[in-house]
Amino acid sequence: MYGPVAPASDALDKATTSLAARYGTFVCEDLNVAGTTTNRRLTADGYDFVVVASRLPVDRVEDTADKTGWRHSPGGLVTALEPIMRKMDGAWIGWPGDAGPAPEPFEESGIHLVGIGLSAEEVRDFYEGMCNATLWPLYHDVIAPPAFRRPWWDAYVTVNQRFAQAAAEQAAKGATVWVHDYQLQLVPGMLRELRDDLRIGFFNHIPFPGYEIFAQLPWRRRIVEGLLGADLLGFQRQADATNFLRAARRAAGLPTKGSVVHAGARDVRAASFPIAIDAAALAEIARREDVKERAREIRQLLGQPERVLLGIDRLDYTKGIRHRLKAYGELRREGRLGPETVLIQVASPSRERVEQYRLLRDEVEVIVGRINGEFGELGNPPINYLHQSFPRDEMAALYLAGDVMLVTPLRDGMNLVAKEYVACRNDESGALVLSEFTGAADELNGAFLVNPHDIDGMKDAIIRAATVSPREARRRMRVMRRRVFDYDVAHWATSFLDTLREVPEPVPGRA
Ligand code: GDG
Repeated sequence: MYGPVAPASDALDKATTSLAARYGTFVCEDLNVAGTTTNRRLTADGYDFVVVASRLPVDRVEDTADKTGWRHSPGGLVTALEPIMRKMDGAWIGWPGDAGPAPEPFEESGIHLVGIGLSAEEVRDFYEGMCNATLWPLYHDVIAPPAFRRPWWDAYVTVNQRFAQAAAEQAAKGATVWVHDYQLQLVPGMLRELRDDLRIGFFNHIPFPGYEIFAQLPWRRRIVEGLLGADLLGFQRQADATNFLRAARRAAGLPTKGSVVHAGARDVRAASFPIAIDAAALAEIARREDVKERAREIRQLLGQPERVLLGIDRLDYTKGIRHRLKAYGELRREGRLGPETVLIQVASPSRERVEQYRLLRDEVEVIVGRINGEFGELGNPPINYLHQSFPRDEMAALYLAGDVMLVTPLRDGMNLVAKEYVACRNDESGALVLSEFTGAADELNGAFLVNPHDIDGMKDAIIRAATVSPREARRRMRVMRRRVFDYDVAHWATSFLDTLREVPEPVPGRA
């Protein structure tokens, strides 16, 4: 078992209590956050609130005594939803993260978890293939070329059907089901076929591409029709919702009016709900004396540089890590930055069995090696590169240790790292360099916005951020903190679920 889970924040308490009030059937329990909740609120025929996501918020770890343990797994969706699920009664359906049969349903950190088993072939064809090598690059503006393989699509259909079946079995009559992300776009339609009494919401965590790109997908119509099984489709940005509405017109030939698609007898709404973080909980961690001490220690370990630039990403080609390293390398070469400015780059391991990710790792490590070889001094590399995952406290310490946060994706649905950095800067110091191709750029007005393809422009922005006056930095940080605290993850979930609730009661038999 993993260590204790941090208690949820006041903001979250408030939000979940108000959700419970609104949706009578959600009951805030006396939660034992570090262990198991025994006081289940399962109605006779199922759960009233069901989250369906490709991953469970835990990974399976075999321990020595031949027992299975579970460890929290990092990632955007988990980070966003886990605190809400801990506080609301509901079931979470997902894949545990490795090949094998489905585990028996179990409780972890107060969440009822229902595992979906995937065979080794399905991991290869559904997860590594259709999800990570077709849809991920396609939806991120074909930064890498997507591969279209028919057996992958077949596995996608089979696995989506399995998730839909499990959701149909877990949901109580008239329950709300919230389906997440690009791995499960067929689930809303399949679930509606199985259960026409449910209220179904879908949220897409990654961008929805422009139609010219989406149109490349051989199964575009099936995807649009699958999504339209939902009552409400949530996207990160308005631009994503607009792209979907266009796809509904073009790929499925359906009429739209404003944000609504007229799908036969049903109307489906597509709108933006920018995802957020549990800002108060993170700020609390960053306020802890041991975390602040660790941040000081990190700077000491770096040799007390004048300035620390920081990058934290999953090692993914969408994150613009190479572009960022190139900009930093050139700034060093030109002498615009010297040894007083060091870079920490955390690249947490991701999708390591997918070819493009292996190649990216090699490329990034060659660039880091070159820059360190060229500009390093004994014991003082210009780039501290860490291909590792860290516990949450260490992440907070890193955010505190960084004077300038570099978030430079070529395309990103939102980017939670940018918001996490802002939430941790309780003293209102620090600067954020942020790609305009992230969802976060729509919200974080105090950032130094960059086009990561424009290396010269990015270099200038890094210099501006690194040399900004403390007064100006504070002004910018204050604006961003207001946004991140006012629009937190509780607000995100509440506004999505409130909008979903406005949908008229499902009329069974009226598909
Ligand atoms: C997808 C979309 C959207 C990372 N390394 C560690 C770690 N993390 C945590 C970060 C952050 C999360 O993972 C990453 O979230 P991002 O938003 O940056 O990116 P994706 O993983 O690509 O997420 C994205 C998101 O979904 C939510 O909708 O914003 O656009 O692509 O929370 O802190 N956490 C820990 N150790 C690590 O080493 N503990």
